[in-house]
Amino acid sequence: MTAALTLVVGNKNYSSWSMRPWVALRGCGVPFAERVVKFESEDWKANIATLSPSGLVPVLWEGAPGSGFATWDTLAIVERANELFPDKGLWPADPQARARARSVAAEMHSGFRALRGAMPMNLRGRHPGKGMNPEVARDIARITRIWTDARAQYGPGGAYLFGAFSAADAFYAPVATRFMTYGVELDGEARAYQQALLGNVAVKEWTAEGIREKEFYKEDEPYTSPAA
Ligand SMILES: N[C@@H](CCC(=O)N[C@@H](CS)C(=O)NCC(=O)O)C(=O)O
Repeated sequence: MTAALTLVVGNKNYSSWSMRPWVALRGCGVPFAERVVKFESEDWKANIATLSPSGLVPVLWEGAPGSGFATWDTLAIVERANELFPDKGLWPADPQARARARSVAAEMHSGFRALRGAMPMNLRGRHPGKGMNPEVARDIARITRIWTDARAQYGPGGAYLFGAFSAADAFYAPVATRFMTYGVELDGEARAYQQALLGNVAVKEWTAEGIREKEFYKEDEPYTSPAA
């Protein structure tokens, strides 16, 4: 029997890495508890070394957080959850669709640095027009191509990249919210997919909780002054 799972995450407003496995697990119905550790907090300083072997979030614990079995780094967390709950559909059932879903999730995991740097995730922020430059525009073009290609080839059975919701969608959820924060306008199939992702119950739940947070971190807010 699988030990109870706890996902250790950072601030929901800012932590795109935390959002991905949280949305993947919640969106696919994998049962887990969460342990939020806010960046720069006393909680973080006192407990992150125990809660995270890498010193980063997210981390998935099987059994007690800090003394059970840890898996860290988003892709590894999703793969571990998929092994523990193979019937939850974290990845598509069809082998080629599954390989493609892993490819696009891995591309997100290792790439799009220009977009991530210039448009940090900030669910409650609204900075239309900020952060755009030629490198970011190239990242956005590649992302919309990934979305439209997957939707055309694998998506017709549903609203998501591979039809039914999967971990691949969770990897792109913080991108869908960034496009809202920074006013990146999409059209056609890419826009329809972005709206489907923003309307996903797990994405909405995380976003609503993130918006309620009050912490302000200057490095995540390049376009806001604390007094604004
Ligand atoms: N490659 C890692 C990245 C994790 C990561 O960078 N987490 C950030 C938060 S979004 C973090 O924990 N930062 C805290 C710090 O740098 O002290 C993953 O996929 O989980």
